[in-house]
Amino acid sequence: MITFLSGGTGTPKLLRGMQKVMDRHEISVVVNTAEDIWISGNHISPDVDTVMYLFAGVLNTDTWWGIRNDTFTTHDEIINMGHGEFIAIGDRDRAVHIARGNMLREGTRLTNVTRTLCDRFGVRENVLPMSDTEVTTKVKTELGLIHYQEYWIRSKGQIRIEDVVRCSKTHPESTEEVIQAVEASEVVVIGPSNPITSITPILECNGLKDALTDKFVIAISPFIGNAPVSGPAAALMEASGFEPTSVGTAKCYKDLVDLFIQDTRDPVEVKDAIRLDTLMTGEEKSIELAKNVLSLANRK
Ligand code: GDP
Ligand code: FO1
Repeated sequence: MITFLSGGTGTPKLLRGMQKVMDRHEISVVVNTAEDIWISGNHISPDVDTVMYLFAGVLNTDTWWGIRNDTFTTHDEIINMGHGEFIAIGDRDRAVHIARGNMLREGTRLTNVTRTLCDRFGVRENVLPMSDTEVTTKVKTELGLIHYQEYWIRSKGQIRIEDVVRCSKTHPESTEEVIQAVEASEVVVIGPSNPITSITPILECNGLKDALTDKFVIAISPFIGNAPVSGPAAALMEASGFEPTSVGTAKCYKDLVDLFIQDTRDPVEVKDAIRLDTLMTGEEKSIELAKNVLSLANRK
């Protein structure tokens, strides 16, 4: 069994390859939930949905969010009603958010809600929200303290971030299911996800770091040079006091990682890192990286 720590783009690209080269029942994924948000009364868990849709074979892999060939009739009508949604929600995707919202309102834990949804989609991998505790990544900007999704989607990432703040009523706890998955794994892989908004929220959950101490942990950098492959990771790293490079990523995970992987093209040198082609421009490249990571995992 291998457990992966995942956000909603970089690690799912690796998982796309892993599902082709591993027994799918041997894959557990702990997914960031600090970007979750209630929209129009329903609950979006963007990273969980991306991982779930990927394994269900319905993910839109052009955007890495939402369902392939979804329609946006309800979203467009809501805008016509003069009540905009700043996130474009597909009709089938919205059905998942409605079902999730209803189950959460009934008091079902997000972990069990996710299991029910995954069962409905025929997902065989073990998809685990990082926590059942509600926690939100917010960023401090000239508009005040705003939800990360508002920064990235409504403001198109065009405003300066002064600080990154994790907001929750109680400190998030790792679930029993997450700890069991890590304990049952020979290797844990921190995929090439955003270190600040996707991986750190998972690592911050009580119990997770302790569970990782005697595991072989592999991390893959989402940076090549001083820019991420995509998305706003550089601005978030800088606002959190880390260099926006593989060196900064390695520092962010300090003491946790046994083997650090950076791209062959990366001009920045991380001591003792292994170099691989990490640029997953299509399914074949994802499979190739997955095979290489797996052979390093098997050699540990
Ligand atoms: P988010 O939840 O949508 O922000 O997605 P993640 O946190 O899972 O992934 C975002 C990160 O994935 C970005 O920082 C990108 O640099 C990284 N990324 C995307 N595609 C690739 C790729 O092909 N290779 C590598 N190494 N990183 C990638
Ligand atoms: N990202 C966008 O840039 N624009 C959107 O309209 C958008 C809609 C959306 C709907 C459902 C969903 O699960 C994700 C969606 N995303 C959209 C992705 C967005 O939430 C972020 O890229 C991720 O949260 C970053 O991790």
